[in-house]
Amino acid sequence: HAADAHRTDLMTITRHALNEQSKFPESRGDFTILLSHIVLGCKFVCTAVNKAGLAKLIGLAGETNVQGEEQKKLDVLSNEVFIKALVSSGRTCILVSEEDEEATFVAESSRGKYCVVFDPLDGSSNIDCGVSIGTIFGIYLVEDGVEPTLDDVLQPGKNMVAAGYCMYGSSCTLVLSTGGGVNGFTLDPSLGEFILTHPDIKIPKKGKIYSVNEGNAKNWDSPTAKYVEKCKYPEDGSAPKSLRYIGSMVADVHRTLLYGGIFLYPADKKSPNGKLRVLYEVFPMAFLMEQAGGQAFTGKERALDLIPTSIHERSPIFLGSYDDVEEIKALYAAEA
Ligand code: AHM
Ligand code: MG
Repeated sequence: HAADAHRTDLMTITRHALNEQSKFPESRGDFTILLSHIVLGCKFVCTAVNKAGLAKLIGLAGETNVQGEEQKKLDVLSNEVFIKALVSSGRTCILVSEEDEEATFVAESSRGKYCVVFDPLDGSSNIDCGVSIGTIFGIYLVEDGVEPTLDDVLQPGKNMVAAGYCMYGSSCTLVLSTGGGVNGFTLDPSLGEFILTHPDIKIPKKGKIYSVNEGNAKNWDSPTAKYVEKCKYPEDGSAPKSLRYIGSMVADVHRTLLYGGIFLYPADKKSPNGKLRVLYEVFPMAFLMEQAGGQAFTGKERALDLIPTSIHERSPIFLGSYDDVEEIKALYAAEA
């Protein structure tokens, strides 16, 4: 039908959040307000990332601009934008960012009930060559009327009320779960709005792709080494898996979510806890994977059961399609 060529009924992320909210009559819209501030941060970073290459061309990076201010590095700038947007939402009490050593405790006057843990710009080694990078976030809720402490964020991932990421790629994509499945939204730059383009994402039960930094292979433990060997030389006569590795967690996880397969950042002899950070890398991605029907495993336990003891703690992580993660779990169980 010709009229269908132009969509006129747009499901924006705000409309979607309001719909979800209406299922909870007691809700006062705080989450929707918080989300709109996260979305603002993502739009800002998207614009900044898209301009980053251009800034080089016209000689801005690392130099002083017309106001005499030195140009901030993209990750520092992104962090400032998120911190300010989250504080000004009036809905947060504790913020943990990969960029800041210490957690930020929001002043009482603008305090709300949510804690947000985030990596404002992950995959920074990919910035200068224009490869996809992203923002990752997770959200906890604190008990009403209790003075917030660090213990409110040192909670297992299963206690998160929402998690998501925004990928700055060929398009800007925001993937979100509030605990009732996973939805993907794409930024329409002409509208400045995220539109629901990937409703109710489910990860394929088994995939054909594995994603890992194989340059670390000589330091892997034996279950990881055996698993990757099986990906390349399957013993059951099935076809070998393809290898895809970008080195940007958001991009590697996004592909895993849509196409299926497994993403691994294992422990190795040099990094016994792996590389990725529990609160704002492992937990949000594990939350999304489970919500999409996949699994996330640390090598010892379900990732979302882990109880962090410090805000920048790391953990090994294996996540993706249900059956693929099941295989690596079996290999670890066999050697436990
Ligand atoms: P960063 O927070 O310093 O950007 O590092 C995190 C990134 C992830 O996006 C990615 O999964 C991983 O580091 C890649 O690490 P490696 O280069 O060791 O393969
Ligand atoms: Mg990071």
